[in-house]
Amino acid sequence: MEPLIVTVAAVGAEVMPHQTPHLPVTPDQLAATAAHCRDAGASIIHVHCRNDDGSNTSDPARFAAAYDAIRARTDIVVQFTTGGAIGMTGAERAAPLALRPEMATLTCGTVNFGDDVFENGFPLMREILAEMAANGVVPELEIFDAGHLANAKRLAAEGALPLPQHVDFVLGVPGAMEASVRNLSFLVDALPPGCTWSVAGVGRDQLPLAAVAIAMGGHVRVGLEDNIYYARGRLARNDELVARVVRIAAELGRPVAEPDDARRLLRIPVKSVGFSPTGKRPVAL
Ligand code: KMH
Ligand code: ZN
Repeated sequence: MEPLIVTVAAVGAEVMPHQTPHLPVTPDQLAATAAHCRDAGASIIHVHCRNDDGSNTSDPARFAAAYDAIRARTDIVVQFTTGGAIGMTGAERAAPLALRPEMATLTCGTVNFGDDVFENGFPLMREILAEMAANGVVPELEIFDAGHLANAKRLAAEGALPLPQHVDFVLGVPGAMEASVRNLSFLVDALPPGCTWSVAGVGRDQLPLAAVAIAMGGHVRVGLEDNIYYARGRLARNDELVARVVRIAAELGRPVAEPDDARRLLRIPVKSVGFSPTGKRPVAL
């Protein structure tokens, strides 16, 4: 089986610092989390940015500071969010793409998100994809519901989205597709040919779906964005969630990907990265 890519979704937009002391808020905290998670076996960090007070921001300056701080400490693949937070405009969500991260997410459709609506209409998806293409950013397709896969196929048919891509199934968001093995299996069967996939189960479903994905040959996303508990009543650190997945993978005989393995598997140009000990983010290929 391919080596297992473990993504750490370290912060997200919904969890607030009063809920857990382990949420990385500042660029330095994000970089420390990235380094600890890399040591534990993560090969990708999914990045949202916060202001010092914990509120969400899409300010490219904050993303640049986070990117530089992470790159100064580790060679992990850096994946920016373009989902941002509910209430951000499309332009705000797309703005950090100008920094040319190696990878960024694209949510493939509108979906209920708790009591909110996470809006991702076709014009916005096309706009984000065009911005990604202009900046050489590799997309990861976020699939919250079955219709999102159909949307991705429509975008591909009209030429806006080259396939295959890496697809992340986010299962268990209230208002979207439930986290179950049956749903995961259905989605995997519906993937366009050649796509790689990972699963991010929300809340208590994070661990069982991770274990299933390891056995199925898929990849795994864990982290505080989707789940703040290690066990009932016990808050988690990001690196502990990564380490547990790596232990399960070892028991199942699945090797774990280094960041450059992940780049190779996900079609990210390795030469674009180059760990820089000076901490300077490589913006030119
Ligand atoms: N915060 C959610 C509304 C992504 O990062 O690509 C959207 C989200 C998706 O987190
Ligand atoms: Zn996210």
